[in-house]
Amino acid sequence: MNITLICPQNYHGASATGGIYYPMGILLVGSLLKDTFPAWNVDVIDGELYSSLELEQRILGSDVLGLSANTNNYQSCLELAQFAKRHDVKRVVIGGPHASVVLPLNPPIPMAELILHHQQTIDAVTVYDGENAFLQYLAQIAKRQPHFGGIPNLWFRDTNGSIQHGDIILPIKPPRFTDMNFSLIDLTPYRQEHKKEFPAMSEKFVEGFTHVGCAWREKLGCSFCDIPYPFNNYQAPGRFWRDVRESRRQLMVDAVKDYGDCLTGNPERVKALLAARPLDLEDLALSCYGRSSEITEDMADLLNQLHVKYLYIGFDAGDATMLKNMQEGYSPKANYAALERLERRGIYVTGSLILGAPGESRETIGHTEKFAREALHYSNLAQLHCAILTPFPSAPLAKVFLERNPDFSQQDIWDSEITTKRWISSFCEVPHEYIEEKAREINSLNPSSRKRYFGLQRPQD
Ligand code: B12
Ligand code: SF4
Repeated sequence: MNITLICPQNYHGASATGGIYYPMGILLVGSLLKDTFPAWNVDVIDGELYSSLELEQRILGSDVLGLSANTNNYQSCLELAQFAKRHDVKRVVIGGPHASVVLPLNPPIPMAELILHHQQTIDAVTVYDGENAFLQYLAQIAKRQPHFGGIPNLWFRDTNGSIQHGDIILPIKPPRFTDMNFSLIDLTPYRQEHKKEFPAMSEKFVEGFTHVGCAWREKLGCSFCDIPYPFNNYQAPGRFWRDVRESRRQLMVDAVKDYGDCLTGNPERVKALLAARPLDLEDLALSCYGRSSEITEDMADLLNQLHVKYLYIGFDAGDATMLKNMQEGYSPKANYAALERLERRGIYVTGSLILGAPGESRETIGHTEKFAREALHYSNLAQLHCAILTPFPSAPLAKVFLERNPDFSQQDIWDSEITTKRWISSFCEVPHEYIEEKAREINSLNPSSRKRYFGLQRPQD
């Protein structure tokens, strides 16, 4: 069987970090297929690195196309699905964060159902951790009379066209690097790009998870946050380090990019991670996510001892009201304090800001711009991206978005240009054009040469 797996680029605007990180979701899915059925041809493709034409060439001759969808690249997935179906690809399956969304309505509406309802080119949808569902699906289609009933996390159409699904299992287990088959991806270009953008950290990195979920999200959660993990669950530290040792053996790894959201939310677990670090891995460098208000002096010490070289912080705003309206749980002071504490310890910061929360005005944007300009004075600020708030479909703010825009409760396509504009016109005191202009201005301050991209035009057009 020939299986092609693609995580396409955003429909509008490229991600600022494309080409630095390999797509772990489809790598994990592809790894399970290859490890289970070594004779199958599995092509794992980072769609951000190729033009649409090149992707179409790679799809030709596939039996099955698997697509990884987030809300921003979903229409790119649909275009590839249409191409595949016009060129004899037998099955197209979609998975990833957008496919896993559940709209917060009463009753809740699963995006998977909307996808199958609207898109005849999509044969099945996997939700949350999709590798086992996909494997079982493929095992069935290899049979003369496939039977998809009972496959957990799989949505499909049965023979009479009705939409069915197996049990839904929420994601609680942090993905492990030992589950990745790295022969499926060439890490060289990623390492080269990483070296340019993160010079203080070894480019011999692997992406991993010390934990999933976020302690703050369990309490309240930032209003725009759409991470797919409902629970804050940590990898057993001993297992984490053993896995790191194995990646070092295989790939000569010197660094781990921890994708768990906000490591800093649980100081006891950070201490446990440090305490369990074996002597032979004491030199290993890390990057991870942190939340400003959680970076106390003690936490900054722990991060330093763990050799965290870059910390990703969502500063989000320099205005107290905006931070409150985004449910951040801290004031701008915490952002300055975090920068200062990390600067003293030589830890670099990748920061991000968001314009467009409820009540955004010229004055509040002015405060955020002031913060951005002041943040530049800290010698440890390595990157500073500014985004425009996108209402993601299962973020806490989706509820109010859907109240104002009930037509979206039946839509699988949440086009970010449309949703963002509707959001701003309903909830902000300044027009979209002004917010976009200011976001560009703040982005131009970014010490990194990689700027965030805005607008309708697609990067390859
Ligand atoms: C690392 C990361 C990135 C990296 C790498 C992205 C990549 N292509 O892999 C970078 C920095 C490049 C990035 C960019 C973006 N990201 Co990002 N990213 C993450 C992060 C932190 C971890 C993702 C990850 O690797 N998870 C581990 C893997 C194993 O899980 P997974 O990808 O979900 O895959 C599993 C399942 O989803 C499923 N699955 C996934 N794909 C497929 C495909 C098939 C065929 C099947 C069967 C199953 C399947 O099975 C997989 C294995 O279990 C998450 C937050 C989080 N904690 O999840 C945000 C997150 C996924 N990103 C998000 C967003 C919005 C983006 C951007 C659109 C940002 C932007 N404005 O440009 C871009 C999109 C770029 C692109 N084309 O993919 C959102 C998605 C929300 C949503 N509703 O869509 C998240 C959830 C963060 C958030 N805002 O809350 N991102
Ligand atoms: S944005 Fe970050 S800090 Fe906020 S709830 Fe999501 S993961 Fe937690």
